[in-house]
Amino acid sequence: MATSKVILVTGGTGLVGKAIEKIVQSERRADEKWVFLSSKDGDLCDYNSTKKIFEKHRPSHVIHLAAMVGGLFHNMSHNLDFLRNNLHMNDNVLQISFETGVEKVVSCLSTCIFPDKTQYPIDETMVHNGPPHPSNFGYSYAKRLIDIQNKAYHEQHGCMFTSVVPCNVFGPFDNYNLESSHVVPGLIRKLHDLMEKGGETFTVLGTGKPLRQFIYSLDLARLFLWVLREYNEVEPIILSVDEKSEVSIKELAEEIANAYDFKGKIVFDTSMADGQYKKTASNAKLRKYLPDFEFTAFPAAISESVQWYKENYKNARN
Ligand code: NAP
Ligand code: GFB
Repeated sequence: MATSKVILVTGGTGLVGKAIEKIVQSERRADEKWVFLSSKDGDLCDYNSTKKIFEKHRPSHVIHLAAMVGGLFHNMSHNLDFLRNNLHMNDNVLQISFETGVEKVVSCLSTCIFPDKTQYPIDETMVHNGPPHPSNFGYSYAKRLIDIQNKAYHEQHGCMFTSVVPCNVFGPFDNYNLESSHVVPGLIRKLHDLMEKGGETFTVLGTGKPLRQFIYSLDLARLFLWVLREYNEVEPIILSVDEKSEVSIKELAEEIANAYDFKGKIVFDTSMADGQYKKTASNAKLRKYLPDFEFTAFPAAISESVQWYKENYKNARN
């Protein structure tokens, strides 16, 4: 069958992009051509570079993952960069998708962008109900604007531009750089390096008390394919594990220690920030569409992620 869809994945070399690439290997349809971009293909903060990419690939569909992404500490020290870089990338990708007649764009928000003062569980209707947590206001406002832009393109031009709201994501091909990483890759990298040196004290930042929902990147990738093919609301949809799957940072650290068979001590550096205490999100809207979707069990997902790092740490994004 001739290719009738060209699906352009911006941010295709990142944690989520690599997971989608893996799932597409087995779930690609005959009429689909998939293109996975990295920043080497062009700087999406630049309108002309972005236009050149779209003119080259002429996508019918776009999964827009590219972003300046980072953990709590990187956000706290670079809120302006997170704001500007993501505003530029998002405006270029959405405007050029409109200019070139892309049929559908699926962009990415995050459960960390919701109002800091809110009731729980968070749901899709609450995105703009108040200021985000101060630690990542730059990233949060840039991401919230995607939702506003999607609605504006739909209202004025009828564009099918929508967005998903993942909870915290982890898995193979993550960013393990200790300055900018999220907690899961940060702790995997730290424990890996500690055990290489025969260390016995595993230091976790903060109190370990904050609560998080963690989704395995391969599960998120499967959900992305479903959203691309079947979800046709402009309103965002939360892609998160169930509320009952929420764990504390302490429980996460213990899970990573188990995966490494680490027998030493886990200590908490309470001089470091905790960030948001919780951002518990409801996946009821997703469950309405996919009541039987099964998430990978957290211990197995952590174990697979640790195994990947053990086998690939020399070439990982350290
Ligand atoms: P990531 O691993 O940091 O990957 C970011 C991707 O964006 C990379 O492919 C990177 O290219 C590309 N990129 C960055 N700046 C670019 C630029 N100026 N021009 C072109 N490409 C650029 O990010 P991720 O964790 O996969 O996140 C993917 C999406 O999910 C993001 O929109 C993020 O906001 C969202 N999200 C992530 C999480 C999470 O916990 N990770 C949670 C919720 C939502 P290079 O590889 O060439 O640098
Ligand atoms: O993944 P993370 O950095 O970001 O998790 P958030 C931060 C939590 O993990 C805090 C604790 O409670 C930290 O004190 N933590 C413990 C560590 N050890 C470490 C470590 O070695 N590295 C890191 N990074 N944290 C982010 C948002 O919030 O969520 C971003 O700031 C993004 O914008 C991301 O959306 C998904 O979950 O707190």
